[in-house]
Amino acid sequence: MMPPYWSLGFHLCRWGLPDVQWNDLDYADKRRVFTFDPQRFVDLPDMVKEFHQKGMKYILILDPGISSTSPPGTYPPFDEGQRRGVFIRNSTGQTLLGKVWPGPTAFPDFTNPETQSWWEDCIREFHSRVPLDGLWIDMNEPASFVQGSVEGCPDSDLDSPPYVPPVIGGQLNTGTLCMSAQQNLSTHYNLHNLYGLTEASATHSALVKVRGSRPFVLSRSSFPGIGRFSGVWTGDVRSDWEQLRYSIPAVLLFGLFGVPLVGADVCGFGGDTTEELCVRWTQLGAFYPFMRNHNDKPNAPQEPYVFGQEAQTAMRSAVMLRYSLLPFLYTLFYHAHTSADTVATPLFLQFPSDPNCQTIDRQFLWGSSLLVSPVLEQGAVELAAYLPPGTWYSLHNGQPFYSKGQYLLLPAPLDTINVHVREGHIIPQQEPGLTTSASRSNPFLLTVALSAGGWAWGDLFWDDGDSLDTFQRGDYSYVIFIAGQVGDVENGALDGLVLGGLRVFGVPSPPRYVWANGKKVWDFSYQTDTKVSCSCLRYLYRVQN
Ligand code: MIG
Repeated sequence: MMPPYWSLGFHLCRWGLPDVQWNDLDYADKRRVFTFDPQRFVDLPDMVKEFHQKGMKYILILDPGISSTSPPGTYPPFDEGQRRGVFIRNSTGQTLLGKVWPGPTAFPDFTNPETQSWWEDCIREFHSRVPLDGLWIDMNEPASFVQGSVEGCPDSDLDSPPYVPPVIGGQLNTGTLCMSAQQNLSTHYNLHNLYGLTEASATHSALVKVRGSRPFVLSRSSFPGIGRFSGVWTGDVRSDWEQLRYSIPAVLLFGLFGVPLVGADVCGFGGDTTEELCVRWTQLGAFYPFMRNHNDKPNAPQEPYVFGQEAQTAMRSAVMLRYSLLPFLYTLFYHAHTSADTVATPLFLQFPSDPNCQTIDRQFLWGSSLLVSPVLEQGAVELAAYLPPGTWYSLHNGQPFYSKGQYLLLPAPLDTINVHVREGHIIPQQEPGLTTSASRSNPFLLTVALSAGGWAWGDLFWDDGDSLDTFQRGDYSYVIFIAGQVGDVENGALDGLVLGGLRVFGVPSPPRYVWANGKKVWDFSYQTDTKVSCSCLRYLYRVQN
């Protein structure tokens, strides 16, 4: 799917929060989905409207389990669901009850078309009160706190098959539903692993119909194909350095599985984080395709603002760097959407014949051209980063490294994440604003990393970031940049795109003139040491169609 532009911003969440941009279960009345707590969240609709006025978005959690114990007539999602026959049934045909946060719960069978339309009705009704922007679908393995059901499971081949792989708890139905349970399409045994996928699909379509703009869904359970409907986060990671490191292969794998919109909980979910870990995680997280800081209920707070000035400055600059790169990131999503490319990319995929790249899981690329080398060790202020053969320029200052395919020791004080641009590439950037919507209207900046032969190439996909099917309807602009000249423009509608500056890395000697749209630009600079030429953010001139 093409994600909404706003979903590429920085997301802030935690369990146990009375009020912030995301809400975990805390919003719900007695933890029942499609309700909100009449005491603590009485003004939830106004809060969301206020977020919207500030150009911010609001997402909340939606668990699949539907509470079955409210007095009849007081909780329509269950009453209506029963009437419409939407829930998974046990082997004798009654609604199967498991147990989740609200207590006993029934589980929607998303393989039933009637369930899909009931789910849409529930979302529409809730959205009419709380105009949420996206849904976070958790517990959708599906997870249950009792084995199989509140009544256990029948002694069947499906619940106790002759061969059981080494799953947690030793039984297929541990922590989930009876395998003999019945769904519209087949037994739960056959459909178990598809539960999250089918819920993501139903939630995606419901949001399309209810909101009429691009949906955002984030799912914990996944299955091949889910990238068409939803992003995925890597679940409950601990706040420690080992899990920080493991998050890179996890994110890269999801890219290979066709789920480009993926990230781990920044600063870690389980256990207390530390200031240093949280800074390093925010720097890495700024390069997760999906960036959300999320924390478990009992833990010390880890929102950026709770830390000291130095940590805050480092985090702010990582997030600003991400926001400055959003046009580039969005363009990578366009390629993922139309050609199944990866966004976060393992090095071996770009350098398949370089044996050194095959095992690298501490660095990765954005697309084919931006190399990200985060600090992943406590106390480290430098790191050995592998640079594949060729010239790489520091994104921060254009300093070139000519690599034969070697490890370089790079300084990495607490305020720094090393990012390098690959020669021959042009990165579209934008002055960062406080929100993605503010950023989107700022002037663009092109960073041009020349190859040894003096050329570079880049592109930009641009649309309103929120409408449905803009690519399919041709309602977008696609711009190709070629070093030294503005190249082809496909489609029109470039109104409002302003190029505010240009930096060129690897210019061998000082330029004598800079021309823009047939006029000489006098305000340019050249640095002899780094060979960077810059005409930055002073002249605002329109990109010409
Ligand atoms: O059993 O909703 O992975 O992100 O904060 C815990 C509470 C249920 C698990 C999710 C986590 C979320 C939490 N949920």
